Order: sequence, then structure tokens, then C-alpha cells
Amino acid sequence: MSNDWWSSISGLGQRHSQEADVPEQDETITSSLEAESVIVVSNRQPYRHRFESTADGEKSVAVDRPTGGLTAGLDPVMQRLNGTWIAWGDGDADRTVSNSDGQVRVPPEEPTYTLQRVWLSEADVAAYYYGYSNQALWPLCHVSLENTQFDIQQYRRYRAVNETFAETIVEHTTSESVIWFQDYHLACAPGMVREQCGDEQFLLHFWHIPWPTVPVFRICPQARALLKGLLGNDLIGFHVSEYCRNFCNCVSELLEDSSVDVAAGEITYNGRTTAVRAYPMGVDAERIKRRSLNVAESAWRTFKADWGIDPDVRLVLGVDRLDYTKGIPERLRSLERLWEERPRWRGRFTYVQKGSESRSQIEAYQQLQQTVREISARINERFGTDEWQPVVLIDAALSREQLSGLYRYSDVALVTPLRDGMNLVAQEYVAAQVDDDGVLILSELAGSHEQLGDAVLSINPYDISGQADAIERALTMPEAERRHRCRRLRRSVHENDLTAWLEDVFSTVSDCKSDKT
Ligand code: GDG
Repeated sequence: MSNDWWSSISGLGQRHSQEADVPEQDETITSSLEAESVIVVSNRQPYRHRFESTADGEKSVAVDRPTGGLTAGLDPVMQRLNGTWIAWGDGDADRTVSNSDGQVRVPPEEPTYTLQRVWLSEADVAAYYYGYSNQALWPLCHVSLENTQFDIQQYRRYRAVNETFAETIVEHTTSESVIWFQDYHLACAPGMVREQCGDEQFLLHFWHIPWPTVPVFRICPQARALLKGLLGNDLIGFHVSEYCRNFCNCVSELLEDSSVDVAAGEITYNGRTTAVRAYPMGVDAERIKRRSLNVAESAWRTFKADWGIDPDVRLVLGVDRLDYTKGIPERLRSLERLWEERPRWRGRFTYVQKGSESRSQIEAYQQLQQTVREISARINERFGTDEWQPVVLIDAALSREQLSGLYRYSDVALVTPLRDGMNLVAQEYVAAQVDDDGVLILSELAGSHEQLGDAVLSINPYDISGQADAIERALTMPEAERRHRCRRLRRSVHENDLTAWLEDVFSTVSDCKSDKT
């Protein structure tokens, strides 16, 4: 989402219009699916049109393109399949370039598929997106209960928007359609589509965030309705098996008439069967590697100078949306603990926090941003000198090239979420380690830990001293161990890349489809 698809789907909304970031894929991904039969449905769109001012004061239309992650992965698939992508038209110039039915052919320079926009009012966005999606479902699924609020009006609007999506889907559906829903914004839509279309179409859903345990999920007053909506799907995918088990257990506990085989990931409800499977999402590792190899030394030096990063100290890096699930204050406190209790580390490394503003209309996010600024300022005040700034906050959206420089030249990456569906930053950092010398410190509570856990330094993000120890261990790790760990991580990230993920999902679709017919 965003900057890359996933961040954009979940609200980061930074995109770069320079270059379409298209992974190279082999055709097996699409060969098993009928042409014109795939409909992708997501909150955020792959292409967004917006007005920009030209030098002579005129207005022109610019297009933001997919720049990484799932959007960039699915875009070429859609181009080959000539399918339809249905999403909220949130760009200010979207209506100008769409036809009266809200459709525009994309990509703009060589159109091959249809982007069908769904128009939402400001009140819809406030209640469906900033409300129920991001103040009920997001915190609930991340077990951030203090940030969770269930507002019945927001829920009604969430359902109404899901209904709008469902109606739009039905207009595009044929009996051959494969309809692929993305994420927590659309939990009710599959049930609605199923009700209107019957059993012929193949519906699948990828849920990009964690699924909580039964005692947590049942807190939600709308828990049963959400489960029923999702069980309109033939297949539901999560990043890791833990979330699959949690989902199956929730259905088993909360829907009396269901029959659930947790081990097999099979649910029967209302006479229909839904398969529940884990598909750990990957990144476009090859492209990240090439980009990292191409980082110009001079551009990197300029970047450091621009941001006031001491050219001679080592770098520890964090790259996150500013979200309370990412564990940023806890991370900063562990750095503070390290510099406080082991003064020998003062002046020896700088922590760079690339923090993208996100969902700022929501108070919890404003508070988080303020907390991050306050702790950083306090640390800089306590330990900084004329020559050395301990914490550098970068809030600008970086180009992928700049991000590659940060990844490649940082000695250590701190990926320490309190809870995270997967976390693509961890994999991107690994893919960018073309010199085999970076150390990844990774939270045990990130989905990516299931795949990378063996070769990273694992931490519990709530354990401030434990994190401080891990940072010290990373900075003192012998070169041979660093290289050994790094090579293993890189192998894993390349083997389980975005293309492998897409192939895995689509091959299950074609297996399940043939079982169904
Ligand atoms: C959700 C789930 C799951 C960040 N700053 C810049 C920039 N980024 C990019 C990173 C990375 C992406 O943002 C963040 O992805 P994550 O996976 O870490 O996190 P969420 O946004 O929370 O995504 C998560 C994901 O969905 C996929 O299913 O892994 O668990 O929460 O790609 O590179 N990119 C650029 N400039 C920046 O300044 N270009």
C-alpha cells in the first residue's frame, strides 16, 4: 500500500510518480486464470490522478503510480489479464479523467485494464475509513485495545460503503469471475456479493493485518457480522499460520452453526466451504537489490549532509509509518537507555528514524507523532554535542533511491513493532544488503519473524533493556557472524519474494476453482 501499495492501502499515502516499479514476473502467475476474469477490490487505487500547478500557473493532471509492494506486484498481473480493479477514487482529478461510470483505462500510457472508481463522500471517508476501519478494526486486530472504539454509526457507514463496493463488483461480474478483496476495509463486502450472485464466482480475500485471538476478537460488538461477511469468500489468506488459527477459532466459538477444522484450515458455514491459508507476503527482492547496488556514493553523501547526519558515525535505522503499532517510542526509550547506561556509545552511532506521517486525522496518531518528537528531542538534548546528533527524524517521503541508500548504508535496522501483520521493511532491508554486512533486529511480534526469525536478533518490543542489549550486540557483532546471518536472510527473502507469493495465491485459486466446478 503507498509509497507503495501497502502503505497506501493502509493510509500512508506517499507515492512517487517518477517510475512504475514493476516486478518481473513469469507468466505462470496468469496462465491458469481466464482472461478478463480477475477483479481486484481494494480501498486504495493503483493509479491516482491529481491536479498540479504548472510553472505558468496553469493546472495540469498528474498521475501517481504504484511504487512497490502489492500494488506494483498486481499491476502487471492485471495488465496481462485485462481485468478490472475497483477502488475508492480519492484523487482530486480522478473524476476529471474518468468516464461517467467512474472508469478509466490504465496504465495511462498503454491502457490494458479498467480502473473502476468508487466515489465516497467526506462523511463516508470519516466514518468508514478513519472511523470503523482505523479506530475499530485496525486497533482491535493489533490488540491495541486502548485505541479501539466501536461506534455504531461508523459501523453502519462502513457496511453502507461495503455495500457500494459490492454493488459495483456485481455490475462487473460474470460467472467466471475471480474476485480478490484486499484487507480489513472490506470485511462485509464478500458476504454481500455472495448474496447477490450465488455460488458461481470465486471470491478470495487477503487480510494484511493480524487476526487476534478469540478473547480479543469477541470484544467487538459486530464480531459475528464481520465473520459472516468474510465467510462469503472461498479462500481467505493471512500472512502467517497463527492468524489462520485465530480466525478459525473465532468462527468456531462465535458462529454456532459452523463446522471448523482448524488444522486443515477448512470452515463450513451456511452450506459453503471456505479455505483459510497462510501466504507470507514477500518483496520484489531482485529490484531492491539492483537499486541498492546502484546507489551513487555521492548522492548518499549529499543525503547525509542534507539531513545533518554525521558522515563518520555508524547508522542505526528505523523506517515506519508513524503508527502506534510500530513500537517507535519503545525503540527510542531503549536507545535512550543504552546511551544513558553505557556512555561509551555516545557519539559512536546515530539513530535515523524515517517516519511517515499517517492517519493524522485520528487523535491517537497525533499523540504518537508528538510523543516521537518529544522523546527524540529529549534524547538529543541529553546526549547531543556540537558534533553529534543522536537521533535524526526524517519526515519527508523519500524516493526509493534515497530509501535504498539508507537501507544499504545502515549498520543496523530496528524493526520492532508491538504487533505487525508481516512488515515489509524488514524484508526490504535484507534485500538491500548487497554488501552482506547489515544486522536486522526484529520483533518477535511481527509476522515476518516467522520467516526470518532464525538469522535475526530477536527482541520483545516491550523489553526496553533487552532491546538496548540487542543494539549493542548488533554493533559489536563479529564480521563473520554478520555475513553469515545476512547471507541466510538474503537467500530466504529472494526465495520467498513477491512473485513467489503471487504464484502461491493464484495456484491455490486455480486448484480451489477446479475443485468447485
Ligand atoms: C500493512 C501491514 C504488512 C516507508 N517510508 C517510505 C517508504 N516506505 C515503505 C516501505 C514499506 C512500506 O512503506 C511499509 O510497509 P509495512 O509492511 O512495513 O507496513 P504497513 O504500511 O503497516 O502495511 C503490514 C503490509 O501491509 C503488507 O501486507 O506487511 O504488516 O501493517 O514498503 O518501504 N517508501 C518510500 N519512501 C518512504 O519515505 N518510497
